[in-house]
Amino acid sequence: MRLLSTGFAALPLLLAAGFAQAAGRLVVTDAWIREPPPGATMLAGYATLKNDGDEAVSVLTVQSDAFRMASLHETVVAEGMSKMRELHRLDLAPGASVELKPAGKHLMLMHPRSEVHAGDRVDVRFLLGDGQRVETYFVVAAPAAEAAEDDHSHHHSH
Ligand SMILES: [Cu+2]
Repeated sequence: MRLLSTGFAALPLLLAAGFAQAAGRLVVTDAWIREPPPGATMLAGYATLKNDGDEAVSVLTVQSDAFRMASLHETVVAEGMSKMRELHRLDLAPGASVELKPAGKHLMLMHPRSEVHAGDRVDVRFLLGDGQRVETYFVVAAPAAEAAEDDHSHHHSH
């Protein structure tokens, strides 16, 4: 009986320790989607991803109800040719950040369910390896002049 009551007394402490457990925390800033020309089916999204937690974060994929398909892409240049491939995992150490930017890593958003215009907010969900779902939004914006010519210009002719 005495052992039992000691056990119960310890329980709240264990729970408290559980809540304080180390975890990764993905923070998304400067999130924007390049304003597409009318009828475009492939859009690119850019942002800064930072891990503000004290454990590693693995971003596995992205989802958006505004598009039929969404994924993480990476642009690689091989023999002067710019190609894109899907990123199936993006790891961020505690404190680390990565910039998704033109000609680099980006969100690939395909087949918008309705027209997307500058100023719109698009809900995007990041799915993490530990099961976390990070809900955020991207703002549709016209690209800055210096970023107008990059690997994504060829998408628009598809
Ligand atoms: Cu892409």
